[in-house]
Amino acid sequence: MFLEKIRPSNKIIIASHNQGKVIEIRDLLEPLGLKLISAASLNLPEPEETANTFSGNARLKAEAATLATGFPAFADDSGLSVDALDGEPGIYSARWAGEDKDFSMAMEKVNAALCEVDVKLKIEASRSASFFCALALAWPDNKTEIFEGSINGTLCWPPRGGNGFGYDPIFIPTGYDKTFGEFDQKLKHSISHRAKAFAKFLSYVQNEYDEQ
Ligand code: ITT
Repeated sequence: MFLEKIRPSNKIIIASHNQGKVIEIRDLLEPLGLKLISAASLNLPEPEETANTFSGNARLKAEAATLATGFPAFADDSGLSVDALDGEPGIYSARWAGEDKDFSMAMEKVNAALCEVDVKLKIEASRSASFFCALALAWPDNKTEIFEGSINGTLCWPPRGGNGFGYDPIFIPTGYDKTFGEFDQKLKHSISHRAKAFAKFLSYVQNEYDEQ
């Protein structure tokens, strides 16, 4: 079905206005030989993220881009959930950075919130956290597919490394001693929450190639 549906134009809209994500999604989708068009390059408006789950918001963004263009669209809703903060910032990860998308400030907010928990508990709270990613592929005929992935890790302070985007400089994935901000991006793309969601998407597509 994927190949049949994608073939007429081979075009997919990347329904994201986050440049860091668009770069990662391009890297991951490139091997499929699709024509990738970013929502920003088409001046598509950023829909309000009114759902209360990652998959709900991914669906909403992908469907808005499909409705506006008539092409299939791919959206990513993702974020950092910190265990000692009851999962915050979670679906509000982008919003913690404010209108200026200032992630140095957002990382400081996360650290300050953890320090407050330390004071309240009178011991150092757990720094465990996870990144979560929901990918939505919306088709013009209204069907939307969802693929999800996550990765566990711990948060460090101060931030380390200038690679990646968002909260990468404070996130150390389990089993490693470097932050995602210090990671070679190819390595990040092979183990991240987004990579895991992508692997599910690719196996869905691969079934179609195998059946040809
Ligand atoms: P779009 O909705 O336009 O795609 P956005 O940045 O608003 O862009 P989200 O609502 O999904 O996207 O917010 C996700 C935030 O979570 C994002 O801005 C990052 O700060 C953070 N995040 C998600 N994946 C990340 C990753 O791989 N590394 C670091 N931070 C990540």
